[in-house]
Amino acid sequence: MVLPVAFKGAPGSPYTRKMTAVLRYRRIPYRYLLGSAADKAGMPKPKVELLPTFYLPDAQGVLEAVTDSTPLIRRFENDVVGRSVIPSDPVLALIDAVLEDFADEWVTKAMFHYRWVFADAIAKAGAVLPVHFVGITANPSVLDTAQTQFAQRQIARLAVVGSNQHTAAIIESGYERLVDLLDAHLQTHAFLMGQRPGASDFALYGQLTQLAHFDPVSAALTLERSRRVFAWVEMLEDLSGLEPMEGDWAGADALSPTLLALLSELSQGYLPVLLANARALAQGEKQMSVDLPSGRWQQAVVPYQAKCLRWLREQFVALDEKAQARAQATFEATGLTDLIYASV
Ligand SMILES: N[C@@H](CCC(=O)N[C@@H](CS)C(=O)NCC(=O)O)C(=O)O
Repeated sequence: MVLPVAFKGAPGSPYTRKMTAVLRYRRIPYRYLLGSAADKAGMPKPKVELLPTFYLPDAQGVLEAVTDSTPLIRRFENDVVGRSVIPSDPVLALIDAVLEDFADEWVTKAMFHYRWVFADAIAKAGAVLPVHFVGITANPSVLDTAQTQFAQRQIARLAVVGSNQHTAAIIESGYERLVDLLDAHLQTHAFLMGQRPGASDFALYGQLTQLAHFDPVSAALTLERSRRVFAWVEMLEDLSGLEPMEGDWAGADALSPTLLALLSELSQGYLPVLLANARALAQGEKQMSVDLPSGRWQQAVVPYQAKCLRWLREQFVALDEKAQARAQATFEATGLTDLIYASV
């Protein structure tokens, strides 16, 4: 690994915030290329432009553009030792990976919804976010044009994310439950993974930097429901001073009732939608729908999320028999056995 590690990102991107917080906590030196800095520096372009984009040496030592925070976190674990964000017990590591995927792929729907559906939110995001890309000294007319284009492009993507008239109430009630569940958990634990953070803590933090602190409708409701959640997000930003110990990880066989309650929440939306999406993709369909306890979910099929399901199943299969049985006990207790066994 070439240090400091270089990447392109933006403050309004939850996955960028996830990764900057991981790098700070792990004390990995970095170069955060804002706006057009990466392009000006002649950095390579990825196949699909996503934020963050990391610039890392390939097998020949030539810099290439690499995206996707989840495998990047694992790659950095191999390259830099210590202050790991992957629990040492593989059963807890699987639970951490499931919660990471929930934050990245499900909570992000709330993030997109609260940003691009409400007039006040659209006005704020449209006004501020383009400045990160166009540049702080850009002239007002350039920013005004960027504002219109940016908002139009993102609003058009609500359909891809799955925010629509059918799902709005499901997303909003789900976010409110998440804040309450997190508040309850944080009353006794500093992190999802116990007294030290795992990848899932940073994934959830990334989404909440926007939901709890930037987008006005969700930020107001988060603070109203939980000062603890609001403050947690501020504290996760920089954990460089935390001194984690092996014994700080949660015990996978004695998870707290508050973490089990949070895991049970995944069966209300995240898991049924993940499975219905994979099934629709396997049948060559473009749209998926599924009945959830809080209403009917329908949206465009997302091929990437079928890959996420496959990765989680592969991680389960890689466990030895005893570990599989231990993971299975948690999935049974929280209504998540379909994550591993349901046919798709
Ligand atoms: N799975 C990816 C997701 C990254 C992602 O979706 N990034 C968003 C911004 S937060 C993005 O770049 N979207 C495409 C776009 O804005 O054009 C990761 O974990 O890094």
